[in-house]
Amino acid sequence: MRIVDLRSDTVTSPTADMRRAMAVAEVGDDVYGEDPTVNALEELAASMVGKEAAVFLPSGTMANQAAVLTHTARGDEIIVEHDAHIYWYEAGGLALLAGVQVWPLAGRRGVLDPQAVTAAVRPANIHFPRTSLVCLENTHNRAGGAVWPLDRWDAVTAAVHAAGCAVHLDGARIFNAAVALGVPAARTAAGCDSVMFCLSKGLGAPVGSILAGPREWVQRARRARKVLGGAMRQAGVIAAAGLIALRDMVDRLAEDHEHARRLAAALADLPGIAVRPEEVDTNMVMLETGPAAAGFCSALAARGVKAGFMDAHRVRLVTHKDVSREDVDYAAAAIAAVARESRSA
Ligand code: TLP
Repeated sequence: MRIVDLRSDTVTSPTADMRRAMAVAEVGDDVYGEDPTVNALEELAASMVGKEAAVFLPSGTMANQAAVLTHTARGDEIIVEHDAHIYWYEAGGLALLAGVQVWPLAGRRGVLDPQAVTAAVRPANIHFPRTSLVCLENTHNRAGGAVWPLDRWDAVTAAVHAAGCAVHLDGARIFNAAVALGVPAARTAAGCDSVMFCLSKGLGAPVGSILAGPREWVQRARRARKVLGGAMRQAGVIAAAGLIALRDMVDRLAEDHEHARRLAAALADLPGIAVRPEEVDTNMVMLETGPAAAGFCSALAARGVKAGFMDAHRVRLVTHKDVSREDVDYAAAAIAAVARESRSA
C-alpha cells in the first residue's frame, strides 16, 4: 500500500546532497567557535533573514525558549497570540524556564491587531508585571499555515516597539511565508528583534534551527543555549545539511504550496467535512471534521494516509518535499472515501 505522510513537514528526510555533504563536512568544536561549517551556516542564515548574527540550535523549541530567556527577566509578562506554538506546544517551557507569565491575545488566523497589542502592554505600576516581549508566529501553525500580510506585520511590530517591548518572531516556516508573499525572508523578518526558523521542516534538513538578531543579543542567546544544554561540539556534521537546506531548498517550497492548494480544491465539496481552499496560504490544509477527528485520522491511516490530529474537530494535512503530486491525488481520493463512509455509517 502507498503511504502518504501528511502529519507534518518535520517528517521530511535529508536529500542525497545533504547526506554527501554531512559525510565530508569540515568540523571543529563549536563551543570554542571553531566549527567552520557551523560558522558558515550561522553567517548565511543571519544574512538571509537580514540580521547581524545567528546561532545554531538543535530544535525550534529550544531556539524559542532561548529567545525568551534572553529577552526577559523572571516575573515579566509576555504577549502571545493565543494559538501560538510557543504557548501550546512547548511543554510549558515559558513558565518552567524563563519564569514569565503569558497574556494570550486572540488573533484572526494568527494575526494580531496593533491596537489590541498596545492595549495589552501593562502601564508602569508597582502592582503590574513588566511587559517585555511580544511573540509572533509566521507562518502560523494552528491557523493552518496562515501568512501575515506585510502591512499588518509592519503595523504590529511598530506598535510593539512604540510601547517599549521587543518582538520575537517564531518563523519556524518563515521561508514558506516569504515564498508565498514573493519577497525575501529578510522582508518578513524586518521589524522583529529576534527571529527563529527551522531547517528541519519544509527545507528538509534532519536537525536544527537558527536564532538570529543583533550581534550582542545573539552572544547572550549563546549563553541561554548553553544553559539549556544545546551547545553542541562537532555540529558541522548537521550544519552541512542546513547549508544545503538554505541554498537549494527554499525556492521549491512553492511546489508544496501548489500541492496544498490542489489537495484543498479536491476536498472542497465533500460531505461532512469543511475545507476552505481560500485559506490555504502555504503548505497546510485544515479539515473540519465535526467531533470525529480522531476516528477520521485512524480511518485514513488504514488507507495509508497519515494525517495530523489537531483537536477533537480538526485534522491537519501538511505537504512537503517527500509528497508528490500523485501522493496528493492518492490522499485526496482516500479522504473522499473516508468522508463518504463516515457519512453513510
Ligand atoms: N511544530 C511541529 C509540532 O511541534 C506541532 C509541527 O509538526 O508542526 N514553532 C512552530 C510554529 C512549529 O510549528 C514548531 C514545530 C516549532 C516551533 C518547534 O520546532 P521543533 O519541532 O524543532 O522543536
